Amino acid sequence: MTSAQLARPTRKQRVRTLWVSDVHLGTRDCQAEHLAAFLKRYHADKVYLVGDIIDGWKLRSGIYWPQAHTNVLRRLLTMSKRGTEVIYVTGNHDEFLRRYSSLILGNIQLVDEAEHVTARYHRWLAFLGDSAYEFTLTLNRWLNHWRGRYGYGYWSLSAYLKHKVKSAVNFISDFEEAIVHECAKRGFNGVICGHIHHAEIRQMGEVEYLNCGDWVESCTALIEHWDGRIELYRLAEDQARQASLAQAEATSAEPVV
Ligand SMILES: [Mn+2]
Repeated sequence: MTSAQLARPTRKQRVRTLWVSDVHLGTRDCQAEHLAAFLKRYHADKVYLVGDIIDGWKLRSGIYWPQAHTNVLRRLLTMSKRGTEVIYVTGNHDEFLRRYSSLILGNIQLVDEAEHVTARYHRWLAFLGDSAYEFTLTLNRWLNHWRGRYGYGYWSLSAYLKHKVKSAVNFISDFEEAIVHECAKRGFNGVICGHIHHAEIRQMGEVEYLNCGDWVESCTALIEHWDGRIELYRLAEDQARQASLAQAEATSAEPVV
């Protein structure tokens, strides 16, 4: 394959699973164009939406809904029509969707949490970070502390970092430990979540911890390939790779003197 073909893929890449979370459609920070472009590149058997897809809290206080946000929903509906199983793990910011779910979500499934079996026959739990604090006092304390203090409806890592770096680090480790503890207790090999806007793949004891990150700042997602390998996609790395391929292509196209 030539570098030109690599730089401009015309066919969709077939993958087993995609996971995205924390898109926050309905807010100005949402990177909807990038997400729509990302989704368009793949043909996936399953897509999991792991919480905070539409920001219902923000919508109540004034509508911000450009075409690009509609395009993301359209893309998901199109994928679902063409055979992709789209599973929407709902969360506290998406709660209002449950009331309208049959109306606007077509054949997208709404679930509290989802069990996913990878191609390697590992059982993964895809669920929302914000349901984890219901059974974890430590995390609950941090969330309530933070929410009460800054009056936000959802967790924003960057906003918090500006205020108190050390507490943010504690929050994240408490969050991860709470989730991993729950999964080990229930016999899962791994967990896939979102919520803290911090993408990661990390082994924590018996359990592999995967976080989808977000499409507000970092533009990250998780991709399961056909062999069961799970990749952490980062838009910035992808763009850098595309740029260097384009450069290599330009260089090789220069006339030899
Ligand atoms: Mn979020």
